Amino acid sequence: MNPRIGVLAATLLLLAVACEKPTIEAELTFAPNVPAPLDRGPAHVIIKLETSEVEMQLADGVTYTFWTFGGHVPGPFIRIRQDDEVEFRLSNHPDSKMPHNIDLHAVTGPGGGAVSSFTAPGHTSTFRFQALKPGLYIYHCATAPVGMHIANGMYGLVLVEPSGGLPEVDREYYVLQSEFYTKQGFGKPGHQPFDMAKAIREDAEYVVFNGAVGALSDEKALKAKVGETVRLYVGNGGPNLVSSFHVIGEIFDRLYSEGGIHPNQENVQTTLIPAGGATMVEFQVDAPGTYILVDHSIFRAFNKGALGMLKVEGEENRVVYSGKVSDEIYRPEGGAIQTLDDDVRKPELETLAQRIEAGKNVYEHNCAACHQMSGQGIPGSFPPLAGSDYLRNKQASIRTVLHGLKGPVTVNGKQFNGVMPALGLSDSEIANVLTYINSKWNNPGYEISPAEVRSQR
Ligand code: HEC
Ligand SMILES: [Cu+2]
Repeated sequence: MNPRIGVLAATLLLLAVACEKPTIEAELTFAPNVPAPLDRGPAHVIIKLETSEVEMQLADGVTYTFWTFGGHVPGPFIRIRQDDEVEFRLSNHPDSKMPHNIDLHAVTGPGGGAVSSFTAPGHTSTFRFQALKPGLYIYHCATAPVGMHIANGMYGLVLVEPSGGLPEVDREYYVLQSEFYTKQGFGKPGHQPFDMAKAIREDAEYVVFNGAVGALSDEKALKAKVGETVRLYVGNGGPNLVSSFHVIGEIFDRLYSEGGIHPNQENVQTTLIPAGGATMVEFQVDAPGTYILVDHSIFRAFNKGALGMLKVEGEENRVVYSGKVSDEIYRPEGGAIQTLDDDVRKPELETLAQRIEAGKNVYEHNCAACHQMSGQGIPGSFPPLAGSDYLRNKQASIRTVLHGLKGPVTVNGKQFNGVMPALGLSDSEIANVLTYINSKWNNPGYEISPAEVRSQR
């Protein structure tokens, strides 16, 4: 063949192959959000990402100059798919003091893109790679001194979906653990510079999820509803520590350990995530409440910030989880149940108003779970205390709270046949809670003294 025609043919073929794929710009999301599943074939994907150095909050009253991808720590979640051809455009903000680059663990090629993406302040670098291997990968800055760029916040997750996608779930979240090495100790207020010596000693002051203490707490908690399946994409940016990732009160139904694409374990309590590694966990939430995400190297959770929340809303499921059903005095030598001497526990309260107030507190912590906040009970299971004719018998109601109650009982003409546990309350607690109940909800209104309770023991 004429060599020129050969070259032309080859060029046309390349163009034809290239043109099969549509060109799209990747949607990037910041933690804890994850872009929607892709539901598309391979494409030319353009990713635009900017590095910048910004002062943000590390903890209440503590600020830090973070080096970032996209102005956030962690950087955005990048979602692409197997066989995508990616054009990566990394821009470094003109105000940056440092050059930056990116090493994507999803890249097969020298440095994961690091050398090709080295970008001075005020410049943009472009490089291309093909996403050959599906999985969940860390990306990070790899500009020298590498440890310092990572320690200052330059990392994120990139998911390469397998062709065909991952199994469908109801919720997906992005959680990334990392540590910070500040000049002063945990919680010391003010602006905190980076401490290189501590970083070398691996002596972290902060260990956090999603870049700051409290980034996943209270109103920023992850959310789900009872019965839903949740998938967490969890990364560990390090720079040094290995995470013992655990969700208090949950079990990982499926685990894709180390970010590999096949679930390789079921029913896992705690999983290791290496520094510069990732994992995917899936679980169904069965009971409402707050589940706590921790690094189970537990001082990190309670003393350094590695604590997040998943709030699950929905119907109580007392079969899966009952809540506390009783609290009785434990006496190894056996014998009758006895509570501590009241005088040792608490001084006697003076006025009726004080006793009602104290009784309300006892009620909310010991009774409301079954009899409900407004004493209305639950038809068929827990009898009402609001307007209960049973309460007209003062001695019977004292005995019930003191010793518990089981067997058939009729309240306001309705039959109940459950078990009310003895709760191990003191004489004054019982006197106060009954006085409180009696003062409310159209009940008889009499006062009950600790002495009256004592006489029933
Ligand atoms: C674990 C659930 C549970 C808790 C907690 C509980 N109860 Fe009950 N309670 C019951 C059940 C069930 C009955 C009915 C027992 C039966 O059928 O024999 C009952 C019955 C009663 C009755 C008699 C019936 C009525 O409705 O008047 C009183 C009074 C009472 N409880 C008061 C209390 C007080 C006060 C507390 C907190 C100090 C409390 N209970 C905590 C489950 C509970
Ligand atoms: Cu950098």
